[in-house]
Amino acid sequence: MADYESLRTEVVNGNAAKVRETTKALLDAGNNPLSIINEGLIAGMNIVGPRFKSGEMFVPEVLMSAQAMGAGIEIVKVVLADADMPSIGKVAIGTVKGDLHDIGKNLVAMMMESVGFKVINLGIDLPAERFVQAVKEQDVQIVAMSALLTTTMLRMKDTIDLLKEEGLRDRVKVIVGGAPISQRFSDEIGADGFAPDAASAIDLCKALLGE
Ligand code: B1M
Repeated sequence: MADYESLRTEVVNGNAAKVRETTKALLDAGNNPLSIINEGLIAGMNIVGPRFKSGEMFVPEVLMSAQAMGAGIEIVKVVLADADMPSIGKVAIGTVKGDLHDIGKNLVAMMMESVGFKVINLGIDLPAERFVQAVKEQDVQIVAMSALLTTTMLRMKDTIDLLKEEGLRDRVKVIVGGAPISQRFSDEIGADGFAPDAASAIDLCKALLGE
């Protein structure tokens, strides 16, 4: 029988076909679409996050869970007006100028989306201007920058400096992450926080927005 517990388990198992099937069955049985998202799909990813953090789950499994959750969301979206989609904050995420690494950044983006953030994934190789443009035009609350190279991590400060120059620094929180990044580096460049992994990035964003 389709219930929220089996939906959560199917998300954790990364079984997109089963997630689609159970989501449809829950909708057909008259369950509230938002409850399906919150108590089934997002709740499933909320189990995945800590397991990934503690080393019980690995990157490919987390990606499969996030994709499975996304498959369920796609089905529920059809019956939900966009305005009704739960959002706990809006984040613009991208990899800095000169850097093409995006596996970790995409994982962070997917996991943020899965717990209810609206995520604008700006891509890779992004100049400071592109992050600032997102702040100006898309009203984001958090700018999230990723870098995997010791050379490109230095570009993160360019975005923070440009935000200051344009008088926008107080309007947004800035978080940084990626293999060479540390809390110390984050403090040095004046970011609001550093997260070592995707699950911590979610906790950090929630804390910064007072969730
Ligand atoms: Co590159 N590469 N690479 N590479 N590559 C590294 C990073 C490197 C450490 C390998 C090595 O030498 N041992 C090294 C960097 C050395 C340094 O700077 N100290 C390196 C190098 C040198 C290079 C090139 C220069 C190689 C060359 O051409 N000579 C070149 C640079 C290209 C460029 O960017 N301009 C290059 C190219 C590539 C590929 C294109 C082949 C490929 C990238 C494919 C892609 O991303 N689409 C690649 C890969 C795959 C790697 C390794 C092997 C794996 C990176 C990865 O995806 N990890 C990497 C070695 C390694 O890390 N073992 C390496 C898995 C991913 C889930 O982890 O990205 O760390 P990660 O993300 C984590 C956390 O860091 C955190 O959460 C994620 C999930 O837990 N996180 C955030 C990430 N972003 C975050 C943002 C946040 C918060 C948390 O908030 C904003």
